[in-house]
Amino acid sequence: MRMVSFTSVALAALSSLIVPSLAIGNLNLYWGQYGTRSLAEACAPDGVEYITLAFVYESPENDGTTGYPGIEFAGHCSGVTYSVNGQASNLLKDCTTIQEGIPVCQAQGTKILLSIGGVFNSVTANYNVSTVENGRYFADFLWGAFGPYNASFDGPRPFDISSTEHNSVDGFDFDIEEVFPSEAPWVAMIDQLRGYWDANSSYIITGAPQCPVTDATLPMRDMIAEAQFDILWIQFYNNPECDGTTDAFSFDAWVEFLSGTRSAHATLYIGLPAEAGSSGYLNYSTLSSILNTYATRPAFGGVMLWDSYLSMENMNATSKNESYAQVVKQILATITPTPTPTTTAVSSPSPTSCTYPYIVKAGDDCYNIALEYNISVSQILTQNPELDSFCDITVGELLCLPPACTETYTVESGNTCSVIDSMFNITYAQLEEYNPGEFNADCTNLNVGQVLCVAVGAPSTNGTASTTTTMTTSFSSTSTTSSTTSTATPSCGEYYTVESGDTCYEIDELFGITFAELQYLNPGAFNTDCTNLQLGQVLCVAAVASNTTSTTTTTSVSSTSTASSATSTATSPPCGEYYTVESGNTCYEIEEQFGIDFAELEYLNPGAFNTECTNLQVEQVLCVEPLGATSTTVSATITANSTTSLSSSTSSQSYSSNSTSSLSASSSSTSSLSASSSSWTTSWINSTAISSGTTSGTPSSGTTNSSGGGKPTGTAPCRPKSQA
Ligand SMILES: *[C@@H]1O[C@H](CO)[C@@H](O)[C@H](O)[C@H]1NC(C)=O
Ligand SMILES: *[C@@H]1O[C@H](CO)[C@@H](O)[C@H](O)[C@H]1NC(C)=O
Ligand SMILES: *[C@@H]1O[C@H](CO)[C@@H](O)[C@H](O)[C@H]1NC(C)=O
Ligand SMILES: *[C@@H]1O[C@H](CO)[C@@H](O)[C@H](O)[C@H]1NC(C)=O
Ligand SMILES: *[C@@H]1O[C@H](CO)[C@@H](O)[C@H](O)[C@H]1NC(C)=O
Ligand SMILES: *[C@@H]1O[C@H](CO)[C@@H](O)[C@H](O)[C@H]1NC(C)=O
Ligand SMILES: *[C@@H]1O[C@H](CO)[C@@H](O)[C@H](O)[C@H]1NC(C)=O
Ligand SMILES: *[C@@H]1O[C@H](CO)[C@@H](O)[C@H](O)[C@H]1NC(C)=O
Ligand SMILES: *[C@@H]1O[C@H](CO)[C@@H](O)[C@H](O)[C@H]1NC(C)=O
Ligand SMILES: *[C@@H]1O[C@H](CO)[C@@H](O)[C@H](O)[C@H]1NC(C)=O
Ligand SMILES: *[C@@H]1O[C@H](CO)[C@@H](O)[C@H](O)[C@H]1NC(C)=O
Ligand SMILES: CC(=O)N[C@H]1CO[C@H](CO)[C@@H](O)[C@@H]1O
Repeated sequence: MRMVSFTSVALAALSSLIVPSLAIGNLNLYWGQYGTRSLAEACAPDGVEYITLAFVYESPENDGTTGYPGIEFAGHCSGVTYSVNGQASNLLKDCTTIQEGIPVCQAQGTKILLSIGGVFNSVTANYNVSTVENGRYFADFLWGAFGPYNASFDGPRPFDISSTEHNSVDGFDFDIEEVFPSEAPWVAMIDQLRGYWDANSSYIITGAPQCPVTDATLPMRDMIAEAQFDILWIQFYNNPECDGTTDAFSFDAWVEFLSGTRSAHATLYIGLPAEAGSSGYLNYSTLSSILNTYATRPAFGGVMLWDSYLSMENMNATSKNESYAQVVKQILATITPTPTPTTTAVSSPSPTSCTYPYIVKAGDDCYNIALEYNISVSQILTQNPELDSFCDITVGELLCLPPACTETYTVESGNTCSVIDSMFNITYAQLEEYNPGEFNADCTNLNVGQVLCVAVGAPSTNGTASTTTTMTTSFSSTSTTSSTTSTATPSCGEYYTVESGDTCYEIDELFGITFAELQYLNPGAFNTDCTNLQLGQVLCVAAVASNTTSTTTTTSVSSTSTASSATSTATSPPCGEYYTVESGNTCYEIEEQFGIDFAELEYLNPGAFNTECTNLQVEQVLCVEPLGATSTTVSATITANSTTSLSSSTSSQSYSSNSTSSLSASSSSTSSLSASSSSWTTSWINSTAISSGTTSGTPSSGTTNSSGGGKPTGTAPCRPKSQA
């Protein structure tokens, strides 16, 4: 082992049994649901970077008329709560161990977080946040009551020591254990909280999702993709299918899922139960092996334990002197961090041809682009090797989208790969390419009901029709198409076969496109003066349809608006929407109308007008929106004559009527998904039932008994295993 200075420090620390905070991993301990040890005691000994107070278990909308959230810390606080207009709330006051503990902990470098959630009570829906407005209100309240003191906030401040001695938590944690009809209120709540601090502040948002990340119905999954989390302490427990005792430990799957989401840069903690025998508990050898494997992952941040009390109760039998948390620290201290690879991402040359280009627009992230185009983030990463593993993208950047699956087939009894290949006239290599990881090299493990992709094409969006367009292109019924040839522009939406006497100008007129666009759609097909058109030559005259499986003619008209052909690196970026200049138009007017600025208009129309924009031509067609900004935008103004040409163009794309059966095939994939999710839900529900037995034994444990003034019944904690 190389004796870098870090190692010697670590070894020295180990030998003296003093465990300093090490760069390789931090510790977060949940605190609040067990025992009576003070908060200050939980921060000691040194080396605990985070204590997360559990829980804010009730949202303001569920606390009667008070408008306060409910908080609950089992045996740690007296049951005295605030009242509003004579109405008792569930917001505890006089919790002295927290009031006194926060400054002690913070003084020694431990950050204090406040966790929202815990076990969800489906009867009372205790922390349901039903609207975006309620989410923002909840955030405002938490920030005012538990954030830094601000005289403008006139609500209660439960953690302040006195009216002059104020405490502030260092961030907010979300342990949301329910899937809601919409995650939007939570996303709004997190955005609102983040709005209170700037990017440089040390306040953080953390979350504690459970480990089955591949389950689309996992609570918090969408929330994490759509809102920005700084740290995720993933609960690798109560879910045996993905915990640390199985080969399917899902740490890397989380990294993959997060790529391209708003939480792409989140640090990941391995969340573990601290109590021996719990579901997901790791004995010393497994713990050591897991940490040695994963602590060097770039995304690794440390270990979270549920919880502080259970850790202190679980002393190492050998030394009788180390809590489970300390054992974790000891192991981490022996691991040499690998130097973070300075992203020298083997800068492969940017692809010379891009079949499905896409320009990143404001608000985009890879996750949402992937959702919109029915592709995956990892496909985007593969297609764009210059991107980092977080899939960080910037507005205006050109992405190459991978082809999307346009047709699926559900495997039936007796099917083999070769049968399927011939059914859809594809090669075995294609079938493999379209279905990475779906079957083995010999194709001996197909399952009846398995859904395979059997055709790919232009990625399409579900985009809803926008009414803002002023597209003036019209199609003529003479635009008959020829389907047979032209593989030159695979993303072409409509073809035209050159007839005797045709000129480029006539063709442009016929299809309402400019000469530049005709060139763009047909790279190399004719010379710059267009003097070498050939009778019978097939030209692309419209870009690909955005909704390729549609057989209705009106929607596929949007082919004109999603120009994405270009097999060459043409000067014009792919266009999402065109506008035909009308008499009197100025660039400024056009910019206003489409909400873009002059630089964007120039970018989208290289060379189309001068820098003062004094040479616009009536009927000149300008691109006013990059591809991807909207999709099916122009259907409203297309004349009925387009029907003929478009329906034929659809067939020229060889999207067979089999696509109908592909729809039903994909719906059967839905049912297989829900089947797998329900099996997971079952195990989750089982563990919920177990956990609610831990502290109070009743499903209604979420409700604090505030009237008695005694010990509140405990909210069933995070995801504990029952005590025998
Ligand atoms: C939460 O609130 C929403 C909106 O009111 C409602 O649709 C949903 O059913 C509620 N969830 C639960 C579990 O009560
Ligand atoms: C205090 O709160 C008010 C009202 O929300 C806000 O305008 C102000 O910026 C806050 N002050 C600080 C220092 O955060
Ligand atoms: C954040 O810190 C960087 C570097 O210290 C500084 O350049 C930037 O202005 C800061 N941003 C804010 C909003 O304070
Ligand atoms: C530790 O746990 C692993 C996995 O659960 C198990 O295979 C192993 O036998 C255990 N080792 C000891 C010493 O208990
Ligand atoms: C206690 O820690 C030692 C190493 O310090 C380890 O070898 C032993 O297996 C641990 N015992 C348990 C029960 O975790
Ligand atoms: C137990 O730990 C404390 C503090 O970490 C230390 O001072 C003490 O010497 C240890 N005792 C034994 C028996 O190792
Ligand atoms: C796109 O459509 C599919 C199927 O109708 C649907 O499952 C998916 O949620 C839609 N995506 C978006 C972003 O609307
Ligand atoms: C099958 O595909 C090949 C190559 O793509 C093509 O030449 C052939 O005409 C196709 N056959 C049928 C029946 O579609
Ligand atoms: C295509 O558009 C039609 C009509 O809007 C819609 O019903 C269909 O779900 C869309 N298909 C896809 C794959 O987006
Ligand atoms: C369709 O085209 C024909 C011939 O160009 C024209 O006479 C007719 O008015 C057009 N129909 C519509 C609805 O535009
Ligand atoms: C859930 O609990 C029920 C009864 O307690 C048991 O029959 C079932 O096997 C459990 N399911 C899982 C997945 O543990
Ligand atoms: C797999 C499948 O359904 N293939 C069908 C596709 O459509 C043609 C005719 O439209 C049928 O002959 C195939 O059997």
